Amino acid sequence: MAESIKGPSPLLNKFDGSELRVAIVHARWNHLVIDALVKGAVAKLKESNVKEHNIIIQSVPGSFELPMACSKVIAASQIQASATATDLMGAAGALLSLDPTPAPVLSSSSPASNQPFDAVIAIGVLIKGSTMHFEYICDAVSHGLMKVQLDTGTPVIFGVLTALTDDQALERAGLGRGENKGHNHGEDWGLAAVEMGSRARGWA
Ligand code: DLZ
Repeated sequence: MAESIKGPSPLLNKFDGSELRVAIVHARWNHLVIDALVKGAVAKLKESNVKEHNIIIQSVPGSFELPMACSKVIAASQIQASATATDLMGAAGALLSLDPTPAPVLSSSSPASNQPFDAVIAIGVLIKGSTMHFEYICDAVSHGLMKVQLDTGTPVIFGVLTALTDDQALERAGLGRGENKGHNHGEDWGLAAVEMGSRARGWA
């Protein structure tokens, strides 16, 4: 059989994640496949220099819950960051009013654990059953996640497998049962998060 032409082109720029904060929000349905995808994403985040303490992982029951959870996770990190900024400004103001010497530098070169997320990876595995449930959830989740990223301006990586069979899902997590184990798409999602998180900083 001819080799497949599918897949992204090799990255021309290697993006550096050392300043980024990334959330992974994953569903718990089909956990064997989910676990491998999350591992793949984390491995590539770390390879791209995202610090372990800046990778936050949260879970929800199923893929249908992903858009709401991503939206809340992004909003909470933005609120926390602006509250901290207000506290820091207050602290700097207090120091200035007590002491006429220049205020200390309050920003740090490494990403603060309360900075807003630069990107979120939503991971779910939908496997078709015998009813229309699959079609409805696939549609709702893909539109929901697109809406979250456009509404918030925070990139949301679409890490949702929409598989027609168990084998399709396993192969896309590098767990194929045949000779061909397949490729772990979680790795691509980790790299996409670093690229989009870095690019979004430039667009801000
Ligand atoms: C109910 C359900 C079914 C049948 N299949 C899947 C699936 O293959 N993958 C997945 O992530 N979630 C599934 N769910 C759960 C729904 O996503 C959702 O959690 C429930 O309907 C509760 O809102």
